[in-house]
Amino acid sequence: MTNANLYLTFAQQSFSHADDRIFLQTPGREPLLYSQLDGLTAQLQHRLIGLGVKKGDRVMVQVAKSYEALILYLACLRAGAIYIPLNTAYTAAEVDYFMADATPQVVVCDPRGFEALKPVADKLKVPHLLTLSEKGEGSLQDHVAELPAEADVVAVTTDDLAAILYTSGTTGRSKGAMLSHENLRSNAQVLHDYWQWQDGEDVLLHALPIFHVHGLFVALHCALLGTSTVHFLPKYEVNEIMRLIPESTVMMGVPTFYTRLLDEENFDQSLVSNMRLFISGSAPMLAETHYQFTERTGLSILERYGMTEAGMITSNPYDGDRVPGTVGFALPGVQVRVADDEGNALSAGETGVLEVIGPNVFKGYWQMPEKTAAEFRKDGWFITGDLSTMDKEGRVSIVGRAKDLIISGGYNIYPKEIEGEIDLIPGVKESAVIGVPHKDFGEGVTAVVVADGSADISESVIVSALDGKLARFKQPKRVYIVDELPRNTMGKVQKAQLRDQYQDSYAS
Ligand code: MCA
Ligand code: AMP
Repeated sequence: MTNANLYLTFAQQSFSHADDRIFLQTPGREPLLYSQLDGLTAQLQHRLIGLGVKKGDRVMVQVAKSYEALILYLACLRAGAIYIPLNTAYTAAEVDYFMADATPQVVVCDPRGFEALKPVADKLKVPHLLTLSEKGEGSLQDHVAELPAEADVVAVTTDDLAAILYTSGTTGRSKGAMLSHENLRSNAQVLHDYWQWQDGEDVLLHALPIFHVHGLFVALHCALLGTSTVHFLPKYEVNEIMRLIPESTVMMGVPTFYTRLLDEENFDQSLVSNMRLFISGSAPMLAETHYQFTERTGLSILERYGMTEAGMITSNPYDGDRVPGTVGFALPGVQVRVADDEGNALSAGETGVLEVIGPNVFKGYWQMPEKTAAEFRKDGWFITGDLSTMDKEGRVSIVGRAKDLIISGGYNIYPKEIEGEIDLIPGVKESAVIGVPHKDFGEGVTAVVVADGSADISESVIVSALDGKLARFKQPKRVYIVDELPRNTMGKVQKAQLRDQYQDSYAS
């Protein structure tokens, strides 16, 4: 049986003949070369084995973006371990849930987060809590340099898991989407080919976080397969992006990346003359942003669509019309349909929920068979929860969401989770959390709260009560205290009405 380990695909297709090409470069650090990758990942694989990590064990990672964080990801792949990246903004209270759910053998955190996570890890009897800083230092690295720079890549099947990515849910706590080596490999290969990656020549401008599908899998897998050099920036900072665009050929980002660039006077055609491709996704891009971008640069942004559970699903074409307001066609090997509530395919132009099937679609939610069953049709199609239409040629537009979801700056936020926390605050009777237009983040998290009279509440009381409980990006940017929430005759809160009422919250 052939070894389906994704690491081998990268090594065989790319590193083994990369010579001295640079893989990652970060301001203030020596570049990391492709030729160093095999030895460094082998050493870290030995470190993991020494910590008792076996095939199928979980390694949970909540660390700043660094070369070493990526080396750790690749080491987990080659060790056959399941990599679980977490958003660095999550609080210890949030991480508690993930640790309890995933029962990792090893947790690696930022040294600054160690004190807060230690009691959680002790309570849950996590065998090892180690640290890794943005400079690549910490207890994970203890004696790593002395370990052998060679190791066998653990044999896995196509169905063995490479990663679990937690995604919040409409109905409660987060669910761990189980992604196999083949899920990741097939999607990476398709994107590399579809976007006509220029092997050994492309230079990727990377300012996304590496704990989500977009920054870790979509961007870095394309780069790894294409032996690209990556400007690996700790975070998105518009001046740094402007400085590096002339040295790059491809950038991937969420719409906020592009609206911020358009606010810069010097962002123009001459600046982007070296760029081959700008890609956007994770959140809808306004057609207006597409038009402004083309007017300023002469280039059109390629918008694609996907989700954690299925990687990339559709893409506007590389050659051919990129149509603003659409997300293009199903990627090769991936099938999509717009379906009614029973999963029957609708005709062109009709609105329904997008469903997807293909080698990219995940293996289900970690230890949640009922939730998994509820989101798949009997014939294997996955229900995305995104409202869409498809034209006769198969071009898809996302027109809304059947799921109660807010997307803020490319991060998904489920109102239910925020409402649950707000409702626990003394003096709160009930709450409704909505997303309303926000110039920078696309949607701004906004809470509408009803008091029960037992304690004084105000916007600042609510905001400070949420501090430490929820990651900052999830916290409402505005809170309105009202007498009651609008409800329909069935008693259901009318969120559409609230969204209308508060639509100008961030207008200025
Ligand atoms: C930061 N803040 C936010 C967000 N980001 N608030 C709401 N929404 C956000 N997205 C808050 C911080 O908590 C802080 O608040 C203040 O803004 C400044 O923080 P800072 O870190 O400086 O913000 P920033 O650097 O300006 O970040 C904005 C950003 C970033 C660049 C848009 O959020 C980002 O990189 N987003 C990308 C997310 C992503 O990769 N999504 C892909 C998901 P305070 O001052 O109050 O503390 S994968 C996916 O969706 C699927 C598969 C797909 O299709 O790709
Ligand atoms: P996540 O759960 O973080 O993987 O986010 C996936 C969700 O992001 C999808 O279900 C969509 O709602 C949304 N999304 C991703 N790309 C796009 C896009 N280009 N246009 C509209 N929505 C998008």
